[in-house]
Amino acid sequence: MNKKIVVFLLMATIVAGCLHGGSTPDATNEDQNPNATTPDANTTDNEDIREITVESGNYFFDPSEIDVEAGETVRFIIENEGGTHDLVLEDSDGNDVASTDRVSNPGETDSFTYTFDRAQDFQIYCSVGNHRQQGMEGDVNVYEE
Ligand SMILES: [Cu+2]
Repeated sequence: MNKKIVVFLLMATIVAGCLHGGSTPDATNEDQNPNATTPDANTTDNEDIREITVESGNYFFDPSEIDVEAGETVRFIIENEGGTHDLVLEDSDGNDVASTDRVSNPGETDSFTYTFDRAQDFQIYCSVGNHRQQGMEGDVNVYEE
């Protein structure tokens, strides 16, 4: 075989290989739509969520007495005014049913949402150190409508 033809075939093979390799559609960017919304059952009734702001500090929650109606969904917003704290929601059986997902520092705000499906007495408390024993607890009283 003519040497020039061999080189040509070699080049053609390389070019074809490059074209093939480079022709893969770059679809990754098209999948990233910043406006895409993920369906979420918890966000469908936003207007029905009651927001309760609780200040935390050394060593208190304010308010420490909270009244809720059975069936209400409450978004607890915890504003740390000093110290390092979390907030845990405990049901009447002593089970932790919801909490902030971290221990916050002064000036930080955390939140979580919980639906009180039936009347029972809950407590809130701080699980850091012995803060609960020092007074960081409170009552969430759930009443029938
Ligand atoms: Cu605390």
